[in-house]
Amino acid sequence: MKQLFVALALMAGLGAGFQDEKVPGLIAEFYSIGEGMEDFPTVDPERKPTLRRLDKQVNYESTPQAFAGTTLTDHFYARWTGFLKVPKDGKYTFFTESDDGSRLWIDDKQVVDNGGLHAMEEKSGEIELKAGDVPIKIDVFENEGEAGCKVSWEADGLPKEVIPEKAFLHRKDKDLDK
Ligand SMILES: [Ca+2]
Ligand SMILES: [Ca+2]
Repeated sequence: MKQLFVALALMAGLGAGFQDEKVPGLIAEFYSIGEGMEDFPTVDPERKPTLRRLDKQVNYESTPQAFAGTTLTDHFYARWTGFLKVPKDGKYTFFTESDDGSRLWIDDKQVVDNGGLHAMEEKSGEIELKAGDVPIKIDVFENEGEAGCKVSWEADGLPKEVIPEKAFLHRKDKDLDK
C-alpha cells in the first residue's frame, strides 16, 4: 500500500513538473466562426479550436488571403496565450495593430482595447510591471476583407519593437510540446 502511495505521489510530482516548465512561444488557438461579426465573438470554453499551434511572436501583416499560415480567410477568431518575460521594473506601453479588432491583457487586466471593425489600425495602453514572467493574452477577430495582427511594446530604454520571440513563454503543453 505504501508503495502505491509513493508511486502516485511520484506521478503527481512528475505531472506538475511537466506542466510547470515554461518553454518559448505562445499557444495560438484559431476558431472558425462561420458567420459575420462586428465585434469579438463569444467562444464556448468547451469548444475545440479549429487549429491549435505554437507561435514565436504575433507579427502578421495584413493579407486578403489565408491568415498566418492557416486556411482561415474570413469570419474567424484567434487567441494567443502564455507568459511575457518582463526584463525590468517599469512602465510599459503595449500596442496592437490589427484588422479587424484586437485586445491585449496582462495578468487579466485589459491593457489595449482595439475592438470593432477596421482596417489595420494601432491602439496602445500602458501598465506598470515588475521584472519576471506575467501571463499575457492577445486576441483578434476577422470579419471580412483583409486580416492582420502585430503586437509591439515600448519602455524606458526599450525602443518600440514587435515583441521579440525571446520575450514569450508558455507552460509546456502535452499536445504541442512532445
Ligand atoms: Ca479576410
Ligand atoms: Ca478585415
